[in-house]
Amino acid sequence: MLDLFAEEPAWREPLADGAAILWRFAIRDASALLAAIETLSAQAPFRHMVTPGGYSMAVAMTNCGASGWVSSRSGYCYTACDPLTGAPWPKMPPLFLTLAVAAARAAGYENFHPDACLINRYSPGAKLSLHQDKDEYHFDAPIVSVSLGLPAIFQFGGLRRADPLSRHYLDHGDVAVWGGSSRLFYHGIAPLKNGHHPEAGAWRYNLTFRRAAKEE
Ligand code: MD3
Ligand code: FE
Repeated sequence: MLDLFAEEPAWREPLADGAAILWRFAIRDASALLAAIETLSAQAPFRHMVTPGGYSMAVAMTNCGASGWVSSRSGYCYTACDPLTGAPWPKMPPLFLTLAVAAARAAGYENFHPDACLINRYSPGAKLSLHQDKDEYHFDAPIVSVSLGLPAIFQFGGLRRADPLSRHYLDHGDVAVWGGSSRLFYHGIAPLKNGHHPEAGAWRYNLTFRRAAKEE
């Protein structure tokens, strides 16, 4: 029988050209990812970075991988070392890398070589204002995002800040991938609702895998 929907599995929802949500793609790895976040954050602690405008961010952040995203009074950049400890960011665990590469491939991106994983931690009330991710060396690689713990409403716009937003629910184990013509789309996270997650408690974690530095 002819199946018009055969090319789009139920676990993959296209959002825009180059962007898709992979529902529950990371669910089998979720407990191990949470345990790894615990270990990583003992080496490179979560901290509330300061924006160039002088505000402390509501989302706490840390990194693993060769490059880590940093915000300060002097701007945004990627660094090899954690400014808090002076040590290199912790290595990206093999599980992280394998998952990110598999998710990129499932969304149609072969040859994804992430060198950076930004780890965001949200408590109830915390939000991430509408922004673009444009501190990477070039924009031909996608970004892979893994959501863990409490659910969130993800806001997804277009190339201009004023473009209309669509809203999508991201829950424990959901993965989103953004590349191609949606790579520079504005996006954000609405204030997190109160709740308790059996594995993550009153937190939401988000891993974003990026190619930050020039490919060798
Ligand atoms: C759409 N994090 O760390 S991930 C970020 O859930 C960030 O913590 C959010 O935005 C979070 O920069 C959302 C999903 C995401 C990431 C990058 C994108 C969506 C994107 C880049 C372009 C378009
Ligand atoms: Fe972002």
